[in-house]
Amino acid sequence: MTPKQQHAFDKSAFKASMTQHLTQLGRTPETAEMRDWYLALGRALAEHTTSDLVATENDLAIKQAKSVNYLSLEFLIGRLTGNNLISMGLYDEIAAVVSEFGFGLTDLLEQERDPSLGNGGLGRLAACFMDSLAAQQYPAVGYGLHYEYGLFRQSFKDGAQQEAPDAWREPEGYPWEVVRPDLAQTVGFYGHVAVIEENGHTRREWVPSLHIQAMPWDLPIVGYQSNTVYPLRLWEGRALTPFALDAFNDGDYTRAQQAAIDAGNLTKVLYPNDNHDAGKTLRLMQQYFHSAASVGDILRRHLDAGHPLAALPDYETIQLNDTHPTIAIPELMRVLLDEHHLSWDDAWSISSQTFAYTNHTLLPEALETWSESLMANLLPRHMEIIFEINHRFLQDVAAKWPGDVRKQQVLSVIDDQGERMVRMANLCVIGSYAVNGVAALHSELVKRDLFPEFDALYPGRIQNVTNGITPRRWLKFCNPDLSALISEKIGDQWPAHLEQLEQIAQYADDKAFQKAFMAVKKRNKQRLADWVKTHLDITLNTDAIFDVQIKRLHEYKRQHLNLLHVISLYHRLIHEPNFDMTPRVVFFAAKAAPGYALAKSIIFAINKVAETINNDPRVGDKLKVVFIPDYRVSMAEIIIPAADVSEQISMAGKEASGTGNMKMALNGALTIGTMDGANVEIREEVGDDNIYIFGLDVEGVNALREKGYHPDHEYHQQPLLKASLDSLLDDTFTPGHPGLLRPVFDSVMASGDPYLCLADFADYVRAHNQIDSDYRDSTLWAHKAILNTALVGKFSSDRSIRDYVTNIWQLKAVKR
Ligand code: RUG
Repeated sequence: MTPKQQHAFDKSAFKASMTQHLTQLGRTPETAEMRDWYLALGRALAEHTTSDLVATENDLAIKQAKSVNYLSLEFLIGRLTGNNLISMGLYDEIAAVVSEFGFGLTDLLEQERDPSLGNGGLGRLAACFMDSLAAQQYPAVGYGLHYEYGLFRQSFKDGAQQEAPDAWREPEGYPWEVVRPDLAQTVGFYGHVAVIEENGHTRREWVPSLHIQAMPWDLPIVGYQSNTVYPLRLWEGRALTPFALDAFNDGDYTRAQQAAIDAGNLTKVLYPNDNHDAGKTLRLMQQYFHSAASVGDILRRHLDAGHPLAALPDYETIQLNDTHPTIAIPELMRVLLDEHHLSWDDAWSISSQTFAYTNHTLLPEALETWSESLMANLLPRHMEIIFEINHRFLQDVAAKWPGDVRKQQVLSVIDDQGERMVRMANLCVIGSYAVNGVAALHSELVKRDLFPEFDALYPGRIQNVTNGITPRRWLKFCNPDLSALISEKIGDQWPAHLEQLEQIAQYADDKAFQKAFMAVKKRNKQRLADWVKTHLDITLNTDAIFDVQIKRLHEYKRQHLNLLHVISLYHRLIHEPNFDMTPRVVFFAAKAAPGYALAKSIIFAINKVAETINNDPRVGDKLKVVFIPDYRVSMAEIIIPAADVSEQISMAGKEASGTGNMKMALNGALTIGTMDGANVEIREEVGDDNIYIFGLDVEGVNALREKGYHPDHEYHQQPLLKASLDSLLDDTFTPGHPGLLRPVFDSVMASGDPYLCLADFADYVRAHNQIDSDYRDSTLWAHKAILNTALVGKFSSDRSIRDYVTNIWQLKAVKR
């Protein structure tokens, strides 16, 4: 498993270091528990990564090169220890050390709580991109927030989702992070704009009434097989004067600590939304806090390296991951105008050549807008700057389309139909030199449907960069047996050159390779089955098809379509004496945003259906349904290598890309999917015979809507669908309590089935029937599975990063 090591490894020194860290935890090797050993290991390793991080930071060649600054409110990094061991080339050495202390390395790695600093695909993409930047040594800094609580911990109570805070660092702190007080920034809020007369000129300057300290915590992003370590810099809110001694002495203990409480609240939680606009004042404060601290740090680095301000775009580019960090644009303008006294034209020229923006969604409810009055109150100077940006921009629009008021309305940063709102996506497009969608189809729809006027105004600005995933975590680390098998055939360079996997296509019909490949799959299925037995007490048949849908719960992702298929199989098993099916285990894992009632109803329905089916002796092991609680990166690392079938069944046009689809295909699962997001490109790569495409495509969806869609027609015309839906109304799945699952029924019947589940149901069943029969032919299935692994090299995030580097950022690698 171990690649070339970057550091000469001194085993006895490392053992001594671990023991020393145990002492600091108040333990000895005799009294230490597994968790202490994990912490000691992490801290001992972090000594190396921190020194490499500082060395990389001080590298003159990097200071003289152009860097990307990846601004994201989410980084779903997953556990770092195992991944860093792989990158450092120390996995086998450390396994030996740990075993001498009497432990297995994998058990120790299990002690790490995932830093769940993201919701889903958007945050995980940011983590994969940081990995690929470091692996290819393109200078980079990731900027995020140091949330005290990650995304909530999910459990189920009688089938219903429960949420609890996820204190991922408690109580000893996270071993990989290092606080950098010397790099702290101060961020202002509220206040007023002062007009200052100076040498016959007037200038405007913000006088905030609240200041909060932004304390940076660095996590090491370790380059694969290199000593390049970039920081993932996470800002924590702290009070500038955390303790008011006078108030304390007066006996007012609350007031004494109020400033610390208020500042701490800023980075207390990650907003649990994915494809929803959060719309909370605190969220806007988080966004500004993140942007201001990051812009401040970028400018500090730039000026410290001796570069002139005007050269900022030559040395720094700032990638906005979604609209969440948009306020960085007026913030940079404010600093350039008010603190460095540049002219508007000079400041705008710098700023608009520095920012680039990635759009991740077409869903209107996810395109952020902020109330103008809220913004004017919280950030009065920024609001003025936004007005000025918009004023100048609308002059350009008027010049391009004289007299066209509608164009001005749709393109304006301010939406004045009703309460005046600031449209963050419009601000991003206007203030960026490049805008990209995240899959070919999505980028086309961004141009055609979301921003057609911007595309006409700024031809070429909107581009595509198809998402990717890091092969280090999503194959090498999570699937060691498959990695070893691949390396046996094609050598061990593929984790850094994923296109090399194509060479295993030649073994797709090789009997011995097929056998070995499917044996690995079987072992991975057993590992997952063992986990399910231990944690959920459900016994699984590993000869069954492992059919997997793991992603945030959202109607557009259509977990309820999958559920309808499950119910239809159950119905047939019970009511059709001659019905036979290949045994199947259907896995779900998903968190629902706590305020998203229907998503929670769908989770409840899946759990109730699972309970009934799993306990019905008439079903036996033909069908099982497993909802794995608390979906997170480390859980995905167990599920993905075990998947036979990957469910990517969003309504066409709604899933921007998807990245779970790439991870499962890479691990030899076959996709059942719509022509949506990156499924389209996966199909291009693996070929029509090795993917199960079903349902309406984007044109089909639009045509159906135009014609008029009536879900009740489908309901009455398709008896199996009707029977499946009806069982949501009676007490089939909620004995003695009919109607508990009605919200799911109503979502497709009474609410008009906005995501066309019923329209796609019949074709979805057809595709699943094909899977059922293909799986019985084990040679055929092995052939298809191998080709999936072999042919998805395109989806390495290394390739995505190279696309950004070449087409957008214009960076050069700095090899250390
Ligand atoms: O829903 C999208 C996914 O399709 C995509 O793969 C991922 C990364 O690009 O981003 C997801 N996303 C979009 N998460 N939040 C949003 C909208 O804010």
